[in-house]
Amino acid sequence: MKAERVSRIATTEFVTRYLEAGRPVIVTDAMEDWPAFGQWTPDYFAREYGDWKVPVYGHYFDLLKLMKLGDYIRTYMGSEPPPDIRYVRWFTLHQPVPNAERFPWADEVFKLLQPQWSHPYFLPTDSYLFPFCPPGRTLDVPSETTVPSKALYLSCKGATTNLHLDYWGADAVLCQLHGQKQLVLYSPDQTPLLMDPATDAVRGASGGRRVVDIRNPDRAAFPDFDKAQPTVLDVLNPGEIAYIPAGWLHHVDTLSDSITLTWNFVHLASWRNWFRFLTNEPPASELADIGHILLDDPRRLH
Ligand SMILES: O=C(O)CCC(=O)C(=O)O
Ligand SMILES: [Fe+2]
Repeated sequence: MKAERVSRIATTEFVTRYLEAGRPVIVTDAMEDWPAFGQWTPDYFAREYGDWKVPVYGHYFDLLKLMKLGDYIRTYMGSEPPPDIRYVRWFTLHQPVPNAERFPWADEVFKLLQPQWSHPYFLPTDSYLFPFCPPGRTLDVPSETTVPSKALYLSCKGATTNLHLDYWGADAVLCQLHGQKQLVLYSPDQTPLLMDPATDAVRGASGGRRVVDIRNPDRAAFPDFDKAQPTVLDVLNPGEIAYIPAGWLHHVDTLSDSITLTWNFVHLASWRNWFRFLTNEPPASELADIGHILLDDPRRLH
């Protein structure tokens, strides 16, 4: 149940062994030259960005309120958190929404933080389907402004991201800058035990009804839950980057006050996986997002 861990992995090897195979892995040495690693602490964010308003969520992608980042850090981090545990998920803009101007997106802060980290060395720099980056062009994650989004996650001890699949059939990297998180990953063959089969394209936005809550399972709705076996149950440590392939249901518990940077993408090497997602009746809203991003978004790379 431990994750595979690798270091000094060549991009070609990462592509064939993990991206193409849709297999999760943790890369342990990809942040060594990032100034961010070591510098990004709750104190640092409270000091530098404490007055910025951020979206605050519960255990799911359920926006609850906006707060000043400094207030979140002072209220929820450091000591025993209050009982109403909350989670800061600060995304870059990923779709045109009516309130986009007022919603505190993370694009500005990512611009300011850009010099402090770099493209994870094991990730390819071209041949992405989403955001589209053809062979020969260069995609650099820190300076990338095209969607799918990047995000900064600040979460206090006890904060959780309940079981879900990522949007848009996208793979994810979770870069753990500070604190520890426990990852629970289920391979796609376990999905029928964990998700309502009638709604197997439904993602996190389902509010948890159609995906089992593994910490408080509703066995009437998910009678086969106890048969499900996670492939990975492991701790993600500071300095480590987890690769989570599309289609792997995942649940994340914050073990100590944490800062995580995430990015979603679809690479050409996983085209089969994405084709499966696109042809498997994904929610119309996700298809519309993908259409916008690939066809209409002026920020696209092509
Ligand atoms: O780090 C976490 O809490 C979960 C991140 C995640 O799975 C996501 O952003 O989709
Ligand atoms: Fe996720």
